[in-house]
Order: sequence, then structure tokens, then C-alpha cells
Amino acid sequence: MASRVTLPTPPASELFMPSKPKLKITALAGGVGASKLLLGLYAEMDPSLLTIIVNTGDDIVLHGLKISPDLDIVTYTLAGIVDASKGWGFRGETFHALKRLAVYGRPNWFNLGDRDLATHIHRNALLSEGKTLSQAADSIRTALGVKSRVLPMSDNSVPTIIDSNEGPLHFQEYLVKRRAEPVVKKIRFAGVESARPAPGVLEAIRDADRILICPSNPLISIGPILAVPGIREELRANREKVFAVCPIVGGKSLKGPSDKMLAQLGHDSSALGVAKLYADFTGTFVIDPADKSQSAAISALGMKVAVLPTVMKTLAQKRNLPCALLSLSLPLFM
Ligand code: FO1
Repeated sequence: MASRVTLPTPPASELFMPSKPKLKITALAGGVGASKLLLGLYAEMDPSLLTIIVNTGDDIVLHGLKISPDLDIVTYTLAGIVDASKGWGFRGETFHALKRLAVYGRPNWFNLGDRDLATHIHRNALLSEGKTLSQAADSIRTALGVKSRVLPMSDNSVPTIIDSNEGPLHFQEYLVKRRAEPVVKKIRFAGVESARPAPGVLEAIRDADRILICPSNPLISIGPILAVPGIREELRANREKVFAVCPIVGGKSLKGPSDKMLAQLGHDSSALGVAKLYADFTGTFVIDPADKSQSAAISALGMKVAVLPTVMKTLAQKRNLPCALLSLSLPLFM
């Protein structure tokens, strides 16, 4: 029977763990929305026990180069080189190459920095030599000193297409070029029916002690991962181990246009609305104290509810949530 668990927020000093927990964690992640939590986990656990399964629906080909924004955002964040104010790209980046590309009449709405371009050139060189996207992602994270495994959801191309009031748009055109202004009518993951999970993805879910769904956009960050045949089924089979952190607090997105997109597609823009999308594969749904009043309705969906501060602005908040997610013992939620 589902039960509600309200956890007091211990001061950060009490959450510092004497030794790092030896739990194998597998996280499902988009880009910017997931990064703060991933960085906290990376610091608070043995990072070699962390595997991150990343959305690649955002991938796009520009200037003949395959760009994988979420893989790069996660990798740059954990490598400590991301531009923290934007959440993507390199810190201290320059854009000389992009300006030169514009001289040739090439589109420059997607801000590819000079340092970032080296990543895309390297990835493309590997792909053209016959390597897979997984192998390219592993080469990049290893070279940048990231100790956790970073897996694309699939080695197959599965672009997220937004059917909007302006017609079909690639997700990056919708988000970056059109600044999420078009009205979303439908979201498609092109070719997903024949896509396969990347090597290691299903095993990472199966073998994990705990599976975390990061506070990423449920529709266009977590949604594409769940749509790859086999992944949602594997999560369902391991439901008791799945902890999903809600990306909506007080009806608003922690990051990006999740709230607007949920509403435009007829979902509730609330913790309960997200819980309904995750109920079939989530054991414990983590909500912020601001949404405590929705606990009973979420429990009624068959999930346990943990109430934890999910907004991560201060240093203490950035440590508290990952520490709490690592130290919650499963029996507490039975
Ligand atoms: N987001 C923007 O809002 N504007 C950009 O020009 C932009 C460029 C960019 C370049 C490389 C990269 O890895 C990410 C980039 N992003 C940019 C972020 C990205 O498009 C989205 O935040 C993610 O796809 C959503 O997770």
C-alpha cells in the first residue's frame, strides 16, 4: 500500500556523510534541468558507481556536424567546464568560428562556440570512422576526466519533432530559434519504433541499487528516453528502485518550458500532473514542500511520496537533495 513519507530537512552539516555510500546509481537525464542534481550526486558518491542515461532526442545536425546537446551538457557539467550561468557550452567560450560560418550564409541561431566545436568535430570524426554514438560519448567523457558512465539513450537517431501551430519543428528550432513561442500540439520522436537502447542501458537499470529520474522536462527530456522500446518496460520491472524528482514546483518549471508544454498538451502543470505521467514505473515520487498538499492525490496513484526540498540554489540546497536521495533507505518507503 502506498504511504506518504514527509522528511524533515536536516541542516546541511548533518547530511555530510562520514563515508561515501557504495550504492550503484543509474540516473535518467536531460541537460540543464538534470545537471545540478547530477553534479551533487557526483560529489557526494563514488562517481564510478554512477551511470547516466541521457536524452538524445535533442540531437541535431548543423553545418554537417551531429550535435548532442544533452550528452555534452552532462559531460561538461561533471567535468567542471560548463558555463554555469547558461548551463550549456564551455565557460569563457568564444564564437569566432560561428561568425565566420555566418559570412558563408550558414545559420547562426544555434550558438556553437569555438571550444565546443572541437567536441563536435571529434564526435563526427569517430562516427565517420564507424564508431557508435555511445563510443563517441565515452571517448569525450574519458578525455574530459569524467569518472561516471555517460550513455546515450540509443545509438540510433531519434529526433524530437514538435508539431506546432507553425508546423513541424525540430526541438532545437522550437526551443532555441523560436524561443518556445509556438503552441505545441503534439510531440513525436521520429523513428523511435525501430530504435534500440544503447549498449549497457538496460543492464544499468537492472543492476542499479537505485534509479533516479532527474528533474528534467518529462515530455521532451525524459519522454524520449522512455519511448525507446524496452526502457520503460525495464523501469516498470524495477519500479521499487525508481525515485523520480518532480521538475515542477508550485506549478512552475524548475527550468525551461515544461510548465507551458504540459498545459498546451492538456496535462496538469503540477506535481500531480507529472506524477500521472510517471506512475506506472516510479516507486517513490519526490516533491517539494511547496506541493505537500498534493501528496495524498499522488499516493493514490500507487506511488510512495517523499517530500524534500527540490529547489537547488544555495550551496547547502545543492548538497541536501543528492545527500537525501542517497541516504534514504528503501525500507523507509515500504
Ligand atoms: N540553448 C540555447 O538556448 N541557445 C543556444 O544557442 C544553445 C546552443 C547550444 C550549443 C551547444 C549545446 O550543447 C547546447 C546549446 N544550447 C543552447 C542548449 C540546448 O539546446 C538545450 O538546453 C538542450 O537541448 C535542452 O536540454
